[in-house]
Amino acid sequence: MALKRVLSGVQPTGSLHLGNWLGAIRNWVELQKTHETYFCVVDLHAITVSQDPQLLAKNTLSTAALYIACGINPDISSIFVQSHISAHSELCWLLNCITPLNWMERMIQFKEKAIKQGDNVSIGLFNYPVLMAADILLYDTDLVPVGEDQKQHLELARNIAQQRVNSKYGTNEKPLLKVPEPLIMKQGAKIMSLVDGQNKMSKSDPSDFSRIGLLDSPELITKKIKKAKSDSYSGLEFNNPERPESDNLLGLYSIISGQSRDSVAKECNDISWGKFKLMLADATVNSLEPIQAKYQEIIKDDACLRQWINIGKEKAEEQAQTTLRRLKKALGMLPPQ
Ligand code: AQP
Repeated sequence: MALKRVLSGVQPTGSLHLGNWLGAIRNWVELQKTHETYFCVVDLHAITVSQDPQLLAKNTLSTAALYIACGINPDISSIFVQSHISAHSELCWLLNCITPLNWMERMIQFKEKAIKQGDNVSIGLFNYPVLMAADILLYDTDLVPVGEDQKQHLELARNIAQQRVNSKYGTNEKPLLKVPEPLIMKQGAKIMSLVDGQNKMSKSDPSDFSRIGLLDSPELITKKIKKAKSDSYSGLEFNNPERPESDNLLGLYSIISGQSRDSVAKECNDISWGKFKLMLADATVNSLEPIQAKYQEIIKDDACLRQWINIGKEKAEEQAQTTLRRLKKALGMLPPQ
């Protein structure tokens, strides 16, 4: 039986952090064992907000290297760069023309992100969910791992496929686009900022001390954790609404040390913040050490890394072009001779 196909990606908007690893990439490593997996570095999404061109290319390569360092196997999964496959932009345009404006106006993430951009909001940022729909639909994706923040975007992709494409241009027997399902991960971890336990850890947070980068040195990791926001209670606990930082850091400790939440809650119930932070820093440094060592090996061998990205691209492009041709034909575009 054919394996179910999964697609996901990370934006190269900065250095990947613990949230990207624990909330996304770590789950992908498991998924590749049981699914056909496509993992892209979504640089077209990254430019929906302003990027430094020098840094964007560097971050794109480094993100692909980190996928592999975290355990994505390029011999099993297709790893590729979104902009290397022009079908993403092309399908996005076709979908733009059939997506009602009022569906887009409901997108919550645009409203949240637009506030941060002030007067500089691009049409691309508004359009981000249509590009995401194109990414997913191009590959006849069965399952998309989604966190809470992306659920609405996946629903949009489903509605575009079902209501705007299949029901208008396809038939029940022969749908033009596969309607993807969300994949809710059992171990979905949302990691919050180190300086504010109510905001998620994010690459674009202006404060570097809000996140732990996967490539931060042991000294920097320890420094950031020591400086992380704490509170005036003693002992650490989960689920106290007045203590979001305690909940976040204890949760992080549980995931990183591989111990159950019950066990860490007992272990840390009456220790000081100072002692806890040192334990968390040690556990974090140890868990990142093998990833950092592997990353250094991969990034040194530029030719090999680029070859993996090219191989991923070739496989992905074949599928993408097939879907694109199918849709263009259905929309009535004259094929070239
Ligand atoms: N803090 C987080 N906790 C858990 N998962 C997270 N992800 C991101 N931050 C956390 C997951 O990482 C994947 C890729 O995310 P993305 O780069 O495409 O966009 P994002 O979610 O907007 O991530 P950032 O780091 O916050 O980027 P910027 O600052 O550029 O917007 C997704 O699966 C996401 O859930």
